[in-house]
Amino acid sequence: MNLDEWPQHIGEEEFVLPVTETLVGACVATLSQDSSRPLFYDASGSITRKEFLERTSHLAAWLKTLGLCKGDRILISGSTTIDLAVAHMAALRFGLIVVPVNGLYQKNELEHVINDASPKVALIDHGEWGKWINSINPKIFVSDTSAKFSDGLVPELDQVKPEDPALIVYTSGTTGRPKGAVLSQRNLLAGAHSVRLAWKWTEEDRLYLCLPLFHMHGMGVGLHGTLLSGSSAILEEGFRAEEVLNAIESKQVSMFFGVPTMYHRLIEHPQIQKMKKMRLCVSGSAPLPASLHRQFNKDVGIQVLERYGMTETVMLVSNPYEGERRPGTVGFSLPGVRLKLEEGSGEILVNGPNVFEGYWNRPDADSESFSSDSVSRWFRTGDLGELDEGGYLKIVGRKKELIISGGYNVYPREVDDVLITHPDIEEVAVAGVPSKEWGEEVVAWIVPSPNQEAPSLEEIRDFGRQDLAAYKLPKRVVVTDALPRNALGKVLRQELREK
Ligand code: MLC
Ligand code: AMP
Repeated sequence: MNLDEWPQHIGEEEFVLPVTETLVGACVATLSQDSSRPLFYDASGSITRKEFLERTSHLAAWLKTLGLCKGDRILISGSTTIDLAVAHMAALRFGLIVVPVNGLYQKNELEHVINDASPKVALIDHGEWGKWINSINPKIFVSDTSAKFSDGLVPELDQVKPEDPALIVYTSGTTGRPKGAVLSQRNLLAGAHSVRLAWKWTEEDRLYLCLPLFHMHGMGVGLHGTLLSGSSAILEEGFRAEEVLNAIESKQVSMFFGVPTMYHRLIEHPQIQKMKKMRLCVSGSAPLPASLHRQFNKDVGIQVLERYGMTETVMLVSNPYEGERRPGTVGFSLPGVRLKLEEGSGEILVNGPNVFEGYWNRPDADSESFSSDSVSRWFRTGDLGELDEGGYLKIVGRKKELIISGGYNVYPREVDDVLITHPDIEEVAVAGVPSKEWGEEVVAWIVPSPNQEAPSLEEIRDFGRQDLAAYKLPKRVVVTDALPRNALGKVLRQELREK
């Protein structure tokens, strides 16, 4: 199929952003109506639209007492709870730039983010982090995410402009340490608005949201989409198949968003038939195996809707809400999003109001990541695509060195750099190998130091655990005499996988 004939977006409606053109403006406009409607439920109780708006303004007033000003960075990390949703939205309404951080990070990973983004305040719910942050930068004011009130004046809220930075999300450490992708208020609004239209998300919906709120899937789609559409969500601290299935009836859930590992675990559950009642089940962040998609269709009678997104672009492409959701494909471009496949390489390039502004403090990375034609600037996704005969986009590979395990990204270099410091390891390289449960799993190939026994898997995991989040640790180790390298000495990871 010729790309010029490709359906450039799904959904009937013209893509027009809500007038404020900011995420906070559009969400507050929705939440200010029908104020007694419930918005979120979590283990601590529930909160209405009105209470949510009140709590975010009280928290913003408290943040102001700490001396924060518009444009300052605030690091936020906690479980998927109402407190976290309030903290996130309070900061955005105040005009702060939220730096969401994965709660599984170890000190060394956190240190990089702190040194790069220089937040003034950290709202965190992880025991050891307070001590770590204090030793990294004692000037950062640290507190937990729980309710905070101030008698002081509420600062001016919702005064941000569409182009104001709203988030810095750390990603892609292929060349060195992770870079901070800066997303504006308009980017976040466009991302949430496009899926709201495409998936016919209305205020009658109730989402079961157990994804972490520090990545695009849980935050940019689940949380922002709920706030924008004025629907409601059950917030859960972590995924348990049993609880998802029980909540469908008891909590009248209509939508579930998950990564393929969650669908893999759900289909094995004896009560999976309960999922039949859902209006919409969406999978993303990693490829959903076509066989699993078909199994859901055959055994449960639901067509999981697979979509494709990225930190830098929020959501890009989605299978249609109406019409065939084709296994093994990600579908058509979302409203407002323009895509093209680079001639020759097949790399997916994207342009649209959802595409981020650039990397924090990294003009060098910006110039590598964008390609301009006479009219537009295109972001290079690093993913390789093909259109099938029906015009559905298939992701057929990645240009970037990246392992996606259970929806979390692992950059092989980052793991290599830690494991190579083990005294009994002479050479090491990790790569992702196919795994039924995780999609890909991290495997380490090691060459032991001369005259040393190769360390065991457990020894290697214990060693790596101090510096790497647990999901980055190898699940398997292969001992070898030499690593395959090209003429320049670069490890050929593809050959490792085939070894
Ligand atoms: C946990 N472990 C993982 C892992 N998650 N290992 C590899 N990959 C993962 N993703 C580790 C644990 O630390 C533990 O190790 C062991 O595996 C078993 O843990 P578990 O209890 O079975 O895992 P669980 O807590 O149930 O977590 C699995 C999961 C979680 C799938 C629920 O990984 C998850 O929430 N993934 C979603 C990530 C996500 O939101 N991605 C979106 C990115 S945004 P040990 O050593 O401690 O025993 C994006 C854009 C887009 O990509 O398009 O959406
Ligand atoms: P992140 O940088 O964490 O946002 O991860 C984004 C990457 O996840 C994309 O560049 C893709 O490689 C991958 N991804 C997201 N959704 C899908 C999907 N449905 N199928 C395949 N890969 C996906």
